[in-house]
Amino acid sequence: MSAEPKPELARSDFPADFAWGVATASYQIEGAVNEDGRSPSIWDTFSHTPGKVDNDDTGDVACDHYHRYKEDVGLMSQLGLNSYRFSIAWPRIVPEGKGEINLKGVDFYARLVDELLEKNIQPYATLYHWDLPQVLEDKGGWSNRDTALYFQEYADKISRLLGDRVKGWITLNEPWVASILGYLQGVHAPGLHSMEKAVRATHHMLLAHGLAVPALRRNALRSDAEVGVTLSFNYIEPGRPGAEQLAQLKDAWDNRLFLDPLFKGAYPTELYPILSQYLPLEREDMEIISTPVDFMGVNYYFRTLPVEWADQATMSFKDRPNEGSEYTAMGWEIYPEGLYQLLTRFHRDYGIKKLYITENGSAFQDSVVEEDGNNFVHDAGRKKYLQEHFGAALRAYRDGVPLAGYFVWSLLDNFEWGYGYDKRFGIVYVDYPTQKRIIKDSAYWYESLLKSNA
Ligand code: GCO
Repeated sequence: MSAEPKPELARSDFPADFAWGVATASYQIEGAVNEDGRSPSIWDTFSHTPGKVDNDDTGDVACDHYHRYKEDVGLMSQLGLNSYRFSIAWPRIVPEGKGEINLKGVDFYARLVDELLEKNIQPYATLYHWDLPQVLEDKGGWSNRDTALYFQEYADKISRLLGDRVKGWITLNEPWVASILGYLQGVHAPGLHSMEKAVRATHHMLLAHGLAVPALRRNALRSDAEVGVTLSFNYIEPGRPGAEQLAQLKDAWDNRLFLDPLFKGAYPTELYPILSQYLPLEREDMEIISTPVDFMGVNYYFRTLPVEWADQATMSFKDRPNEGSEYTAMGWEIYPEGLYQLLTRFHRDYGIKKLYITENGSAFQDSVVEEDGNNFVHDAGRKKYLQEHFGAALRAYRDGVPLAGYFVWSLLDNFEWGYGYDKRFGIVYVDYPTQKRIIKDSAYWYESLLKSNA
């Protein structure tokens, strides 16, 4: 007898107040990099440095979202989304990094937020998605403790102006990527190769988060407003017998370097040999860093199977592929079980009271086909990826995980950092030369889930 088909997911499987969203980020979609007073970010500098980004792509135009935001909010409304996670560009709000605010920059986000609310879409704003004002990097960037204080000032100023309308405030997006890829591995802005600067950047980003939380709480005027942070995670299992300790060390470095200070008030002891050499710890820092928050955002994409060191000096691991697994265009293993395992771990081992999946999605080689005079993108791989990962999220929720929402990465194909525009993560296709948007089959599937009431 053939196995019973798995029941289709239904919206009613999840809490009635569940946040059904998509996620984007300022430098990846906005463009308009020289408009309305925005100053250069470290990603403008990095992407304009030859050889740093594939095809020497930059975020100069991206998805032209700065001018097309109404159309894009219209797409979210058409799909039936009730939440949208975007990021605010610090260089638009405080072009000098500190001091005077740029009201033209604030105005863009005020118009975006108003457009969202008009369509009953709740705004979730990330304050830092890697586009640090270059003027601050010129003074040492995140390796300079002052940057944490400037972040606190920026967070206070923008939340005073949007605090009456923004539902969720996310201080940092994936600080691990920003500090380790940016200051140690050099493959992200500012493109440095220094363990000392990476450790200092790690600590100062954590401090920036802790300093910003009280200001956001003060200024978030909505009765349902909440404050949190988004971290990146990969699900790690030993890639071979005997690699258990190596896997535990990779987990400490990849997954706990930020998680433990934020939710346990201490760095992982396994990392002390490195951290103790460079940590710019001052009294009360850990208390500030572990200021309680309302939620943690989980960004999950893949599993890794470490087998040996790639380079111990930079804490780089060599992972093996898994026979029989499917992979995305990023070379990431499709492993929905990893999402279930991580969500249940955070609930069980860290007692985090509310979790959002603030990013989950996949890149595939998409192509546009014309049928009966209309354009389509039959992205079956991405649709399957989402079905499986929503299924894993539902399992976790049913097992008691306080899951409050799911933001698919991403609404639009966009600037994928070092990969430029070659990697498409959107559920909506962007034809960059014309900026035409084409809804993909994966978006239509998401719409069917949102409009299901089984
Ligand atoms: C991240 C970033 C996104 C990426 C996405 C795909 O998680 O790395 O938040 O900006 O584009 O994750 O890599």
